[in-house]
Amino acid sequence: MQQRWFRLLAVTGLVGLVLVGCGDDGDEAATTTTTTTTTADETTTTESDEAGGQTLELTVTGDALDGLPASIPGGVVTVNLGVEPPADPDLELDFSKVEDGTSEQDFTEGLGSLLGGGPFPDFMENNAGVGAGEYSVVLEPGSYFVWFEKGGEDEEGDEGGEEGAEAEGEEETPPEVVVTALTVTEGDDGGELPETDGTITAVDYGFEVDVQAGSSFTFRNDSSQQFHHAIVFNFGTIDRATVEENLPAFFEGGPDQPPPPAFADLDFEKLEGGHSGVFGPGGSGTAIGTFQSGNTYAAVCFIQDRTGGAPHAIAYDMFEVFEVE
Ligand SMILES: [Cu+2]
Repeated sequence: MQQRWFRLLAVTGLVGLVLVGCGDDGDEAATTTTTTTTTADETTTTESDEAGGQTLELTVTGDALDGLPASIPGGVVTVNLGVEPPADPDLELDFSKVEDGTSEQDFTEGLGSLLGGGPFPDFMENNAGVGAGEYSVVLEPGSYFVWFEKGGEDEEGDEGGEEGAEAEGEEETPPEVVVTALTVTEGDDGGELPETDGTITAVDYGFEVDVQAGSSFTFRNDSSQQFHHAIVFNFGTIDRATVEENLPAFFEGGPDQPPPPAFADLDFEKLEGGHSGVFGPGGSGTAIGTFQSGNTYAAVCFIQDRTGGAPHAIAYDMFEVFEVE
């Protein structure tokens, strides 16, 4: 249920799926199916002309990731991600750093549990996520799996808000993911992420926000332990105090409840103002987000703890409401 609600907000990747486990559905996601793609294409690594690092030109289609070399040097990596139908244009492509020796089968099984709302597998050391467009991330040397969830199975049709929030079933198909192995070697440590219009820093459990009007931001995860991301909600000209007051009820209500009256006039089509990928402890990267002068926004985290549990926004009120000057 909540899954559908967040999907309606165009929030995808890890976000949409961690919430499956909030209900009483057990571990059916462990049956995750996988498609493996192998690429040995070395022609797509080029030098970036700014801020050091390198650029990967990647394309996601329905069930394949094209353009990923088997090995790249670490440091700042700019990902130019194209998404072609039938892939979901809002998908997240994740670079998951794993313990050396983790097999693809172990990874896929662990991912199934994770995406079902369960704990992070022990082998999952870090993560950096990107979306369609140009994102830059910092990748440490190590073993990675690069993956995305196949889209297309989710329908937005709402059969009129049945009250039984526990009524599961019709759309709970296990996630299908496409996984590709990647080795990141020692690279240039001196690179810096490109400049953006501000920074959103996650801590356990909150955000420090410093953004100005613009179209991008840098996300940092300063936690030593937990994974976080920032989903940006655009509340337009509703004032900050009103948003702060009504946000918890809005989240807890989920998809089957009408929004609080204070949000009745919101344009839900425009509610998402951007989002970062999911980053593990110490991770950072750039993200696309639209910040307009005079508007009120909220940065929100829907990732669960390493040990599992409810999304941080609900378990720990992990959100920060702010106005852009
Ligand atoms: Cu979080």
